[in-house]
Amino acid sequence: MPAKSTCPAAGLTSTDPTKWRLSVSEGRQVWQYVEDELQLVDWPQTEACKYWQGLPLSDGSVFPKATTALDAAKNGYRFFEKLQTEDGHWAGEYGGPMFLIPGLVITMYITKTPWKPGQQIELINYLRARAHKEDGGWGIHIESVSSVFGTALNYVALRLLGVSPDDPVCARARAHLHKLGGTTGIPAWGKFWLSCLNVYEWEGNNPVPPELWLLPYWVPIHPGRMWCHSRMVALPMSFLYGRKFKAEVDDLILELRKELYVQPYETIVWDRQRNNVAAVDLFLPHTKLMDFCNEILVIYEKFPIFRKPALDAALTQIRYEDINTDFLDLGPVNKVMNMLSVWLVDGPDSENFKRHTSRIDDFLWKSGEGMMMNGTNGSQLWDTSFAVQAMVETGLAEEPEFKKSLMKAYEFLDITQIQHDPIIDLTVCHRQASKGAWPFSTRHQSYTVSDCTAEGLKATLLLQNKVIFPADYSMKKISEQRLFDSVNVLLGMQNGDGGFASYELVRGPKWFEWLNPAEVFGNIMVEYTYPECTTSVVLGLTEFREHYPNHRRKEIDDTIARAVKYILNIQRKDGSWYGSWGICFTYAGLFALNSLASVGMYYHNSEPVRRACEFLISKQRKDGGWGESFKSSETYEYVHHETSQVVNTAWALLSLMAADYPVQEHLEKGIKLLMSRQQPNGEWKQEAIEGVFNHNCMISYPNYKFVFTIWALGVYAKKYNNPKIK
Ligand code: LAN
Repeated sequence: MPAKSTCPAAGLTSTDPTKWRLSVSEGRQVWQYVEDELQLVDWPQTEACKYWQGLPLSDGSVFPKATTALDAAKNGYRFFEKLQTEDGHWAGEYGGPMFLIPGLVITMYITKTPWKPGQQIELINYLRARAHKEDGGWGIHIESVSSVFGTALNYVALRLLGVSPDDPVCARARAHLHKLGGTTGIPAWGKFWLSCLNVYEWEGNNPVPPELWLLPYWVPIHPGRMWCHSRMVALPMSFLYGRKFKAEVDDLILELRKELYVQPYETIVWDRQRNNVAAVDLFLPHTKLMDFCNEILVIYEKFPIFRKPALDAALTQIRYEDINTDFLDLGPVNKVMNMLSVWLVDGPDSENFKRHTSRIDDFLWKSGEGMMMNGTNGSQLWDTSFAVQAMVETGLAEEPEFKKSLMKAYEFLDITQIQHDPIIDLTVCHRQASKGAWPFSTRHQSYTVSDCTAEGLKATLLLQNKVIFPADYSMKKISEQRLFDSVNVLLGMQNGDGGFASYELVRGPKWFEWLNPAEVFGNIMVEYTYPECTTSVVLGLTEFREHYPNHRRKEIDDTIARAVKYILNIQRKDGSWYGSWGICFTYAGLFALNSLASVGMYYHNSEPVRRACEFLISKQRKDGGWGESFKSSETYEYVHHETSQVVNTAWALLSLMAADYPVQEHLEKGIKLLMSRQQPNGEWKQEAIEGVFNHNCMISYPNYKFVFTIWALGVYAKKYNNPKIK
């Protein structure tokens, strides 16, 4: 075993997994390392906690091998139920991107914020575990090839966390980084972070002018028209860039300047690095227009006459975002950039900075491998609403043994709905209405997401209307008014093409994308419409209409009709749909075919549905399963994974069953694959990564392997009268 460096925090190399506790409250997930013996006894580890630490569960029940899909589904839920947290949601790691930890570590280092017990060691362990065996580097996400972006940033993170440059993990990573040409060719976001840390020079960055915030809103490139994630990252970035903020030089910074480059730091011609991006990193080269604008902005940087009011405007927006989200912020990237900005302006002892630091743990997830930073503050609402739907639509919700779990899930849906618009007037902070919406994670995060609202609404309606709960369960029903509020949100989010985007209406022109500076992400500048989000809304509104046939009926009918037309319009010639949030064609197919089924379009009566089914069938493998690689998302063409994956298989089966695909044999083969992968205790093991964003970065949805498999097995059992599976 290679020697591990000592961590200055404690001289230890790992923590004791039996001492980690997951505290949950209204969806908030915080991992705590408890060393006090009495507290450990008072607060035993839950099954969920043990599972995520990779420890054996207390309840080691195993089941006789299932002979029907229904038994397999039940066994699956018997296991999955144990992972539900006390507040009714399903927690889970939400890792994948490998550029999140470094931003946090750099911010903690600059602001001299201490880590909580166990965090520093386990962040190191996670980075060790995720260094690629072949070359010692890291990529943009856990399954991608090593890049300068991943390797340089995570190398810096390890060094700031206290790992010595001679430690094998650093030595190998550095060697690979140098082989890739050193850190000068890091993409824009990397340049930004390293400049804040003072190990890259600001002249090596293309400008991120805060002056954009001074533009009137009618200008098509006003930041308020951007996709909210780009807007909210560009905001503190422009603030810190505008101030040309640099950490104070210290010994470690001087060492890093030596370690990161293949030439002496002082000899680097910085303004020639602005457009230098290593070949392995470059996913989306700049357009000529972007390069031209950058040249003009570089000249402006010499005389930035509007800088003062621009910085004020940006800071005001940073404050709005912090207030609106209870200092969680939209995501982990702007969270730490806002935190750094607030530290710079208000100081380390300020109330605002303290509120920021109190929200760091919301993003940290401790797994058996170590500690990672999640892509959001969790996927609580998303996972829970799917779990509920799987149970109700398969009829498993009627089993008395599962009622308690569903009641808890209902309580979680209840407390997670956002019951007000953004605290700061939404037009001022460029937000979408949120009164009645459901978020992706927790209500404090506060952002409306179209499909999360629809899935939350549907799950709520199903539990309220289609499940009989025990008489002694006094269900405090979510009021009609709250349901109407959520319908208002949805009806306000349809775009001109009939489709639904993710968080907001599409506000900016498509050509804004020509000014995408990120180099590593595609389609980020404005909102786009997606078949996935659109389908969720179609299904949510359809369920609502069934229970409230007179409420805004005409608008709902029209919205659904336009949305279905959109789904048909964007079907590709080969019958498939490209998915933007899951991998990839199997994911989008699931949504699109459910939309079509909801308006009575099936294999036997619809040509587009037939084409979609034939597409899916053409991808079924010999073993009966489907396995799709994340390369599909990058290349826009279906790419097989080396092996079948339970998640892709479940999606394909659910799609085909929604479409009433007539050849049962194909379905049975897929079902057999799902059953063959089930463990004696009912669980499925983790396979390849499931989710994606911006075409090039993958993200984990570890609960999918439970929810969608149970769902597919249960629907099969229901549809075919639960035949014996040999
Ligand atoms: C997510 C996760 C959920 C996802 C769905 C609800 C599945 C989707 O249908 C709509 C878009 C949404 C909400 C979404 C958008 C982009 C997110 C927030 C993420 C993929 C999780 C992480 C990602 C975020 C941008 C990561 C932080 C990195 C930056 C580039 C800012």
